[in-house]
Amino acid sequence: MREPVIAYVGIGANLGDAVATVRGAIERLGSLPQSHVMKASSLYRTAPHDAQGPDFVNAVAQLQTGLEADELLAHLQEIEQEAGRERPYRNAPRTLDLDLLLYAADRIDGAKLTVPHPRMRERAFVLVPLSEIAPQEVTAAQLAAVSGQRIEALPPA
Ligand code: A4P
Ligand code: MG
Repeated sequence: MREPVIAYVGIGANLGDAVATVRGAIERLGSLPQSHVMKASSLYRTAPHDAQGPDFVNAVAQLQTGLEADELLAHLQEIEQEAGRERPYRNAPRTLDLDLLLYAADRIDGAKLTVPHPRMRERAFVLVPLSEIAPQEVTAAQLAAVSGQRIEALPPA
C-alpha cells in the first residue's frame, strides 16, 4: 500500500438545494475510509458551462487519502448515487457531480478514469476554488483565460 496522497475533488450541483448538497458532499468525503478533508474551498455560484439548467453551486475539496485513485473514484460515484443522481443525457442538470481533479502528481489515462481531469483547465468553476485552497496548482495565466466565466463566492454558512 502506498503512503497517503493529496487528491483534489471537484463538487458541483445544480438541482434542488444545491448549497446543502455540496456541503453534505464535503462531509461525506471526510467519512471515506483512510481519508480526511484537509481543506475545503468556499462555495461558489457559477454559470452553467457547456450545460443547461439553473446556476451551479461548485466547490473543491483537498483530501488526504490512502485509497488508490480507482477506489476513490468508486467512492465518489457511490456518493453521487446516494444524492439521487439521474443521468438522462450527458451534462444534464444533476443533483451532485463529483470529479477527481488531481491525484498526487499522477497521470492516469484509463478507460474509466483520466487524471488530471481533462477539462479542468478550461473551467472557472474548478480553477477559482482550486486556486483558493491550492494556489500552487493554478497559474495566473490559467485564471486569466477563464475570467469571462461568471463565478461568485457565496458567504460562509
Ligand atoms: N471519468 C473519467 N475521468 C474522471 C475523473 N477524473 N473524475 C469517467 C470523475 N469521473 C471520471 O462521468 C462520466 C464518466 O467519466 C464516469 O463514469 C467516469 O468513469 P459522469 O459524471 O457520469 O458524466 P458527466 O459528469 O455527465 O460528464 P462529464 O463529461 O464528466 O461532465 P463533467 O466534465 O463532469 O462536467 N458548469 C458549471 N458551472 N458547474 C459544473 O459543475 N459541470 C459539468 C459537468 C458541466 N458544466 C458545469 C458543471
Ligand atoms: Mg463528472
